[in-house]
Amino acid sequence: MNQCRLRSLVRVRRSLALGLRATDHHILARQALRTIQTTAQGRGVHDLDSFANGCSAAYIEGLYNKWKRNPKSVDESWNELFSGDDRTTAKRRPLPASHFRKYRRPPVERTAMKARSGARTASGGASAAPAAPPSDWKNIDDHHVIQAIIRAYQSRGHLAADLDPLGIVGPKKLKSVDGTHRHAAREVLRQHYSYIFNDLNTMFKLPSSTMIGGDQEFLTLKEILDRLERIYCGHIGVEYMQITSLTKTNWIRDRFEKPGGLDLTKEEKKLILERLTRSTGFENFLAKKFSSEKRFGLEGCDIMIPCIKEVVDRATKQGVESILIGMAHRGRLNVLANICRKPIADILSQFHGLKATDSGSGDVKYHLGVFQERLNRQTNRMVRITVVANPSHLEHVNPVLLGKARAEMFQRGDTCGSKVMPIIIHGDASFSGQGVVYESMHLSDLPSYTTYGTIHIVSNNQVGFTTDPRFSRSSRYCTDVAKVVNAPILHVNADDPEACIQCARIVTDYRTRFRKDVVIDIVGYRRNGHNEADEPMFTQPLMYQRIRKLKPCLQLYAEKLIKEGVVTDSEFKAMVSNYEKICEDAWTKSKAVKSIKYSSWIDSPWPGFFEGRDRLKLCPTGVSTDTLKTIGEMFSTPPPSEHKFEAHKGILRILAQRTQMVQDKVADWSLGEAFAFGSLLKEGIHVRLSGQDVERGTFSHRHHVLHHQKEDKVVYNSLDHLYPDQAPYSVCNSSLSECAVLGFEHGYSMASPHALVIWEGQFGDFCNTAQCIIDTFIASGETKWVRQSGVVMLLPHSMEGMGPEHSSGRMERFLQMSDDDPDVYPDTCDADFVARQLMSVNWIVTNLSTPANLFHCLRRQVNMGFRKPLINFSPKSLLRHPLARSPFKDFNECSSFQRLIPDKGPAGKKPEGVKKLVFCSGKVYYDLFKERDDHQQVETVALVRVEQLCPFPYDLISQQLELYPKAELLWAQEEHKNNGGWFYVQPRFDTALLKNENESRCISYRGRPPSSSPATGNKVQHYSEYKALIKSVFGELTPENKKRLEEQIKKQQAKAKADAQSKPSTKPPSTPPKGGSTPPPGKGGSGGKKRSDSSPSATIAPTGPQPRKPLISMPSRPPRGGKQRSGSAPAPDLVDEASAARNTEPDSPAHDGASPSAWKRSGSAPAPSLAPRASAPRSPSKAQTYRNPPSPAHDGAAPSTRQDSSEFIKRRPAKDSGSRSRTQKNPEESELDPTRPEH
Ligand SMILES: Cc1ncc(C[n+]2csc(CCOP(=O)(O)OP(=O)(O)O)c2C)c(N)n1
Repeated sequence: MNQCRLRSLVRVRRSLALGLRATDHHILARQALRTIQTTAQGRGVHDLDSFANGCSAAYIEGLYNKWKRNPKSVDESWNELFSGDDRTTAKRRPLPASHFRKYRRPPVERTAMKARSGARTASGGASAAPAAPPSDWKNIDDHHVIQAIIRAYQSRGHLAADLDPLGIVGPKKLKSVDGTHRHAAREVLRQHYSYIFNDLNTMFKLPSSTMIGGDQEFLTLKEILDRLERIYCGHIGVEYMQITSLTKTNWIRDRFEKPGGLDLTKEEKKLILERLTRSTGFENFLAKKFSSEKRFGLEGCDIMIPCIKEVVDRATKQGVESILIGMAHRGRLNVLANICRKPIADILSQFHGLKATDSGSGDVKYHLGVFQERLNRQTNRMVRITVVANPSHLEHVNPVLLGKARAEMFQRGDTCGSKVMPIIIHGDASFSGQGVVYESMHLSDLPSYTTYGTIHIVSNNQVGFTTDPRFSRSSRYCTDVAKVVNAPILHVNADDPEACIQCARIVTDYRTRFRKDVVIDIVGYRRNGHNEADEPMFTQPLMYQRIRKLKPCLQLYAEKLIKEGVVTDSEFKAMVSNYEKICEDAWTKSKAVKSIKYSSWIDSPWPGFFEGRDRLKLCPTGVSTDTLKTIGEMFSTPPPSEHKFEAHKGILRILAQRTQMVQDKVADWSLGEAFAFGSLLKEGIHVRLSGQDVERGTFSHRHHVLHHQKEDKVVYNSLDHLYPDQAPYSVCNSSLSECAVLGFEHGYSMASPHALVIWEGQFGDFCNTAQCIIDTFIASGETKWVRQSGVVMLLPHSMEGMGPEHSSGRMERFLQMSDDDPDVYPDTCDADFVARQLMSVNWIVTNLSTPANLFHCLRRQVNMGFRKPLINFSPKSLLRHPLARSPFKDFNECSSFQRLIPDKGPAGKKPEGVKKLVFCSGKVYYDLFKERDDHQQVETVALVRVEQLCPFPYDLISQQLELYPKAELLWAQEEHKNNGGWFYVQPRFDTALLKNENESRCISYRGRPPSSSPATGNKVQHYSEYKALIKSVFGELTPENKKRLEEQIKKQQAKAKADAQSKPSTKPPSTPPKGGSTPPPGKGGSGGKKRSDSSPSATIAPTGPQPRKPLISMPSRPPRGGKQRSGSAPAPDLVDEASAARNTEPDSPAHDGASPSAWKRSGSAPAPSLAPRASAPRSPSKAQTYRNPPSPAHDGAAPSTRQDSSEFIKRRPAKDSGSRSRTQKNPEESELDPTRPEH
């Protein structure tokens, strides 16, 4: 290179330093530059590559172009350069774009860094200033700024997007140097705001974090800004940079930024117009025909219908077969007509005020459910669309919908949401205002609750009833709640139909790609008032002045497409009139309809369930002893030793106690529950138990999921391995929500009648945060929407001194909402009385006192010919109460559910001697039972337990009243007078008494006085209330009885002391509940007095509260050597020879299903399958039941050899939030105290 060229290079550098920039054809220029560099390096000018970067290349390229047009227009030195030999290089074909993709950091940076590190080394410390040439730093800085600007648009561009068709919340524009108005003001660009006033022709290399360039890697600042403006500040505002996954953000970037990615064809535009015509046409038609009727029209957000339709079409193309929609009032009729294609005549008939031919209360037309299965003509595939019936309570349908969707996935064996898709349509005010939205969102990623992505569509009309967003939320957007689950949120201007449809496509594809929640916020307005009869100008005068001036979206879009030549004016008019004709024809048809049927609006039909079935037939609920043994043994056995599952020692003790119970043929609460679940699973009924901490049980009594003590997320659930072809059992700890989780389970129960779906409250008290679900769905769902549900609520309830919020499941509320008439004595002579009574009531309310009754009650839920919600008040201390146990015979084929348990002791046997007939329910029975003993009134006081409160067992109550004709009638309850069952039972007792002409008695109340608080938090007060209750039933203890009891206590204590000394190693496995009603020693307690044969379970060992004893009756027995179950290590002191011998009695019946040990013996091992849950019923005779798929390797090998531990022992699919701390709780530490629930 000659001197002249070197001079020119120096000028280049100088001009770069001055900030001069070039424009196009940088590639050629780069080649030219490279030639210069090569030459210069050949001459030892090494620092020349310091300007061999994108900007200088672009500059030289510009000069080159200029020179090509007119060689005199550039400096002589450039002329020399370009006209020399090197020019031939510059004329070479441009390098392919792929070449530049390999672009690395420009040499300028490397040099600069070298210089910087050199400077540091030279000065020997970090304080030395970098010595890079200023021009290079400027260039780097410029690129950094561009990168920051791009990122600013990506993360904050939505703040300046033009989203509001009303222009109220419009972007603040700024005028750039080229005179262009741009939206991204300071709010978006922050400190880089002023940069856009630079030379807009400067060329920049695009960073890899954007796709705006498409195939181009270099764009001018102007082009960069223009593209970013169009993408991020147009009619779509996309919030996605909060997403923590790079794959997802890149996916969204790709969809929005790639040039041309959002273009639509003519046909697509025409289809949008057609759909918009239908959407607007439907509302116009209703407005014309029913001008004063409430219909909650969609006007102002009309584009929502084409959007939903786009989602449906696209999703069905991608394989979705069932779409479930949850939505409120706004636009609902339009959805039914234009999305579900419910015949318009059926919808119009709802406006005619017709009588219903079936029973129920019905609901307003904009709450009704719909179930349609139809061919989607766009995709030529069948699709099932369900709109779930919903109450007025906004957003509360969300969890119900999710539960229903999840259950449908389960039934179809859809393990990733590829066949079933939920869509929830929200109002803007309710989306931000209702807590259930947040609670439901939090279910979205939980393994047992996920629906693999829900599409949320907000019909954002910028007003909630009369309140505008400034006063109805604190967040900027109504959708901010969705950010908690990392959902991308697409805000879109409702007056830009094409943008809206693009968003609909993107959200559908996002859900298909990632199986996660995603939101479209369609920002429109509300053309009318809250409803059509409302005057919006009262409260939003300015807004409505604007609205009045706005053309409807349909008109705007039609004008646009006519202008673009997509449709002609006459084509558009034909579209409008065609749809008008469809509506008019439907109108004529609807006038012929003379009655309506509520059942034609059912959202969850159960085909095949009711047909040919005798609904009034109550099938037996008892099971064989063999079934009990199989379940009991499996339930009490730790995982086989070959799986090397290390269970907690406390769990092993519990399992040993269970083993003992099975051997003794007696069941406590948890075993009774397991019998119910296990026997249903055996029959192909899927069981799902959900709620906070249900896997272990709040009171540490259940332990269905055992946790490996050394490995995270390795668990074992014996009930999932009872039988080879059993139905799946899901027991799932839920999020700490009552409302959403109960709603979810209710929805789950709606999907199919062949499942037992249970929600358990932590304490019954907390169900009041789910009150809306209880009132609007569970209590009244069947009456309003003819939709049945057999959902079970287990609500721990009883007064045990645990304070106001841990005592009451608010039984009174459920009873008050029961719809059986207190003043009508039913026809108890009807052979089907019991079933008829159950069928006609809105729900069943029980307060059970024995494990066997729980077993029968739960099994009855699915053995009935219909479905009914069950509210059961579960016990707390009774979970371990020695008397609250049932012998196996109470579970067998000869047994059944007992709605009422009569007194079977001396009082019941000699009723004529009874002076007081005390009716009670639940746990208080055990208190009364003990106290009656202590007061020595077993012959004069009869205790009768009302196990099923609603429907009221009139027949059995009447029998009891007749059995004790002279007895005083009392209702004893532990709850306060304004709580519990009293309000419900009193009028019903009166009705039963009035039935008998000769009856002159009435029932009187014994219990706590009225109180606004459900229970005291003071133990002393609790006990004094208890004493008062007992005194009111039995009177004062006589001095003789007092003395007798004191002596008994002393004896008991002495014996306990002696026992403790002789058996120091014997540790009680658990302690009786603290704070229970059992009086402390010396305060009237009876101690361990031997029970008379009036004991509720005479076969059960006697007990006494003082001193504390192991709750399993374990007389001192030698350890049972060699009787351990394989792999388990039962506490030796809890297993005895005698009971083992009992277990092998010659007359003990053979097992009907093989126990684990039997499997091994017989070699026909069932496969405890852990494969994905099967959906389809396997056996035609058991249609609609769910079973695990048959084991693919049913080769007869014993489970131990055939299965590897990963099958038998589950590794949890839960999100791995990093390995948990290995610091385990001391395994010896007891966490089994029932009175220490974590709360
Ligand atoms: C839980 C609940 N609270 C209050 C209401 C009364 N209400 C009915 S519609 C409405 C406004 C809802 O506004 P938005 O969610 O924006 O929906 P829009 O009606 O505007 O479509 C209100 C407050 C209700 N139905 N449910």
